[in-house]
Amino acid sequence: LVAVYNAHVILLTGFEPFDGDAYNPSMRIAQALEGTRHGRSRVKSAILPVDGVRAPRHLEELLTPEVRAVVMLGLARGRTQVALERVALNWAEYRIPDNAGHVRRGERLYPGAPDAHLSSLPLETIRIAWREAGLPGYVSDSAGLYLCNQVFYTVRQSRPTLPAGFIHLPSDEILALAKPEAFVPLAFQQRSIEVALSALAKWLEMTALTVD
Ligand code: PCA
Repeated sequence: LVAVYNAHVILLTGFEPFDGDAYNPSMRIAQALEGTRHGRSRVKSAILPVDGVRAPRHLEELLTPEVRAVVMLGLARGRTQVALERVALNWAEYRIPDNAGHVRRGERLYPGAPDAHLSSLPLETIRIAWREAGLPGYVSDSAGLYLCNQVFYTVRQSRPTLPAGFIHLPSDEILALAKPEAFVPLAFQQRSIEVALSALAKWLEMTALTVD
């Protein structure tokens, strides 16, 4: 029983700022939740560079054996709610160069690998947990073709049996100060991620009980 109930580590990643911004809410939320516990799971946070070469390498280092699930966060300005991504595509077509200046104009991320991977997070469980907590959020069918899609695809491709997925965050009050755009307050977004982590933790415990 002790083994069954060992704390699960959930890796939670955010991204550094990009596209000229000084700030990225995904980085702030990942940092804020470092070390927090949700059921029997403990969050281990990390910040990924917006760099198509370094981000996948950094992720590989982070995927240590104690990691039982991965939740990746990123900013998607223009979105109106927090969004669970359903699918990662084996394709890179950067809208703007990454922070290291890399440009990808339309090519496979991993030649010979599957065209797409679905999220292996319990999307419906998380969506329902959001509804029950009164937190609007939805399942999105495209994570874009930039870094967010790339790291999502990378983890699904390199650890096919690991529960892993991506959540896109809308603009928050700090970013929206700079231009008149829709936003969701950071505290509200953070609450949505906490609820998602709790729902995931509960789901991991159920899975552990049936598998171990
Ligand atoms: N959002 C970008 C990459 C980094 C981030 O926070 C994206 O949606 O691809």
